[in-house]
Amino acid sequence: AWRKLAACEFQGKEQFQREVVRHVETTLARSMYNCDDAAAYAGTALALRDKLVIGWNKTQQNQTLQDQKRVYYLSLEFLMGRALDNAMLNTQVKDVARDGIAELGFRIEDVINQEHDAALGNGGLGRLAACFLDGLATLNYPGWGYGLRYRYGIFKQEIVDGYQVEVPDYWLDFNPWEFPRPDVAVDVMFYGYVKKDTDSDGKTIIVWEGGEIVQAIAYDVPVPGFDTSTTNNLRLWSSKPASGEFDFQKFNSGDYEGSIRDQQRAETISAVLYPNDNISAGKELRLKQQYFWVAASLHDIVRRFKKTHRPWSQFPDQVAIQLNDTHPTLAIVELQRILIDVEHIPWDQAWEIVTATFGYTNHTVLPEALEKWSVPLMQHLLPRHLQIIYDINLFFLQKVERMFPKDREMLTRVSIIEESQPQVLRMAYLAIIGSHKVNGVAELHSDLIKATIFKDFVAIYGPDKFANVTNGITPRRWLHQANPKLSDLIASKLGGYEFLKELSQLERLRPFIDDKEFRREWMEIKLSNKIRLAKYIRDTTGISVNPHALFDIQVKRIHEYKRQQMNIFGVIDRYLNLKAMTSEERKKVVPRASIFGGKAAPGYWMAKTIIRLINAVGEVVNKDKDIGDLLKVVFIEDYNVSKAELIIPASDISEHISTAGTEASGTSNMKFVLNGGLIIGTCDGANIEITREIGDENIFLLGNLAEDVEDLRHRHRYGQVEMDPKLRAVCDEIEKGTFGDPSVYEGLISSLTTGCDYYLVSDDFSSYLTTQDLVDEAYRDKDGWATKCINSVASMGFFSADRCINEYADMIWNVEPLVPVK
Ligand code: 26Y
Repeated sequence: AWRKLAACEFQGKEQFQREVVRHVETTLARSMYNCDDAAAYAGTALALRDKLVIGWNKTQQNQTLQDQKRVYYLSLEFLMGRALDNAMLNTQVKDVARDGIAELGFRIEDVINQEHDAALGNGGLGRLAACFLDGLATLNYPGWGYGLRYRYGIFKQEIVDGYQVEVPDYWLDFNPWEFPRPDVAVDVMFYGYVKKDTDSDGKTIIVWEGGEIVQAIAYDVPVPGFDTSTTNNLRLWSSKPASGEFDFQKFNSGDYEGSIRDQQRAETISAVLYPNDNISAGKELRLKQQYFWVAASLHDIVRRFKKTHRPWSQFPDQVAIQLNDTHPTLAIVELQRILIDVEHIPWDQAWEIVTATFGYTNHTVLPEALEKWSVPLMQHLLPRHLQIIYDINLFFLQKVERMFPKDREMLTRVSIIEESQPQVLRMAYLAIIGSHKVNGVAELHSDLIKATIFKDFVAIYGPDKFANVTNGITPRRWLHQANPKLSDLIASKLGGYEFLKELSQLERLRPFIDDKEFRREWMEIKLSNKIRLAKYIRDTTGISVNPHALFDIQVKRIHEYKRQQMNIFGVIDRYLNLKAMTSEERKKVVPRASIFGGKAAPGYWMAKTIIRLINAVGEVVNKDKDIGDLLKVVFIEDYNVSKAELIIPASDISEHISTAGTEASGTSNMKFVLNGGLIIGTCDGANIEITREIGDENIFLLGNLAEDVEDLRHRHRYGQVEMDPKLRAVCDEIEKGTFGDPSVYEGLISSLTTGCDYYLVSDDFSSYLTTQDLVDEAYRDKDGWATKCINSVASMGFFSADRCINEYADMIWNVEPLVPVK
């Protein structure tokens, strides 16, 4: 007998049903007699939306009225996933909706599955932004997200003959969760020229004019908090031609194509999400996206501030802006431009306001992911901004020179401008210089950026400018929504669902650890989640996976540094071992299902080759009669947020095996452990803190440490590393053609040899295999395994996005929650 949180907002299921029927019949103009799952989804979403809007409006009015400092989270990616289930759970109407929709002849799960994922992001960084919005709303912070309304989100992945094929993701055909705001429109200028002029008082002013104008239209998405009336706003900008720019002249004179071309050029800006994760391509359109979104957002924020008639000096008391990586760094320049060119505030005063406003979060140390924009491109696209960047750089370098008078090298190293051909702008440096706080996303990562890529800046600004905020995840979506049975079981022991708001309460599970019945229920839930996934795998791939096998899962973007190649090499080694066994020996083997999922950036050949190999290994292994249930290899197509919700609760062990020092944090590691799965992983990112929290007896760590990586790479470059014999055997097997035409995998194999094995697969391979054997060993002891799982979950409180948001609020934003309105 546990307590449910606050009552729902529908007066019972009858009212809910009436609202659904009303929407189906009037909004959709359909009859309940031919209402299919899609229409039932639309009706349900619209009925719930009506309720959300009330809390949303109240929240926004209240935030305006209270007039406290707000936080704005600028992110080019918001990987929101589906909204309906989350909104039902956060507002506590799911039980009513389930009953109501059942009486109308539908299963709530089928209705939920009709929704298209909002996939406006690539991976970790985009999903983090989504988790943060949930945390901000749940904790009643006045916080907005600002992003782009891409017409196409991350591509859909299809696997054809083992290869990844990209299919466009048009997701906007029916989206009840967005509200167009045609009245919130901002003109954004590109190109043009800069000239000096005099104002009416005879003072010299700088004018940027003559450029091409594109209009930004706001689309607002409600973000309901859990068990609170607070519903925050995510504002996404869509591009269209500015009024007057759509060329009626051309249209009139019969040049329809010409006029349509102009329109399309404007609309192209928000057309598509760049599908690169941790690889920067430096394309002009991407820079246009960045400025378009940043300019519209800042205009909006400044307009809101000006309505309060405060002096400019109070801007940082009202506004905190967090930069999600360097993608919005131009916001720093844009605010400085508004203050000096438009508001005519003196440079120094303006710069003080700017730096007090911004915080910058770094998500990577990989050199290929650090954004650098070509100076000629910036000159062409944003001439005034380039001038301002030069000035920012000049004043900064003058300061550095005063601090380190004889150190010319220092000036070259820290300059925003890199003296390459052509010159490029180092956006991370600009972000540091323009912010009052810089943070990494896990302890090791925050230490590494201070010791490596930002070392000079620590010397210049002192260590206090650099902080760590270890990432977190929202337990609402990643436990309550993805794993309702486990959430209910936990609630039954803890006396309610308060733990979803105060995740450290999970500690109180510990007294139940020896409770036989509790353990049985716990493991039964894990099994039912595995059965659910096995059914999905069978339905979509035809592969049958034994739910009692050890589910070994690696789902994340495909990247060499994440080392899916090491995983699949390990699978091949296992396969070779199984083949060499007698049938008696095979009886003692722990059956395994190796499950993969993840997208490769379309231009990333090595990542695509890894996908090809995984599928090829699956094809050979899965139909090998000697092997049967002992090993299955599955690649789940089109990994996304809604698939993650299905996959993560089903894992026994998940793999987080990046080369030490390369994965900034990882967040799926947290999701897996929170769902009662264990981890095999390297000493990297948040794995280290997870280990500290749950205890090293509950995690399977492997491989070299970050501190050894440099030396190991050096030895590879000087040909001093002998390849591990087992890895050699795996490579031989691939080269023999066991997994199809070996020339397909040439690049992958040579990356280990002539390529100097940059990601150190050969150095960690034997440790990886031994550790996998330990996993098998531990899994044989069912009781011991359950103990590890339950103890781990009890220790996961730290990794709530709520803890994370509170740390940002205290340390970086200086914002307070509001009392939610009734
Ligand atoms: C420059 C551009 C192409 C670019 C686009 C996307 C660069 C980076 C990214 C995405 C980076 C990303 O997702 N980073 C991940 O951020 C997570 C949240 O902090 C971390 O957990 C994860 O380790 C990190 O790889």
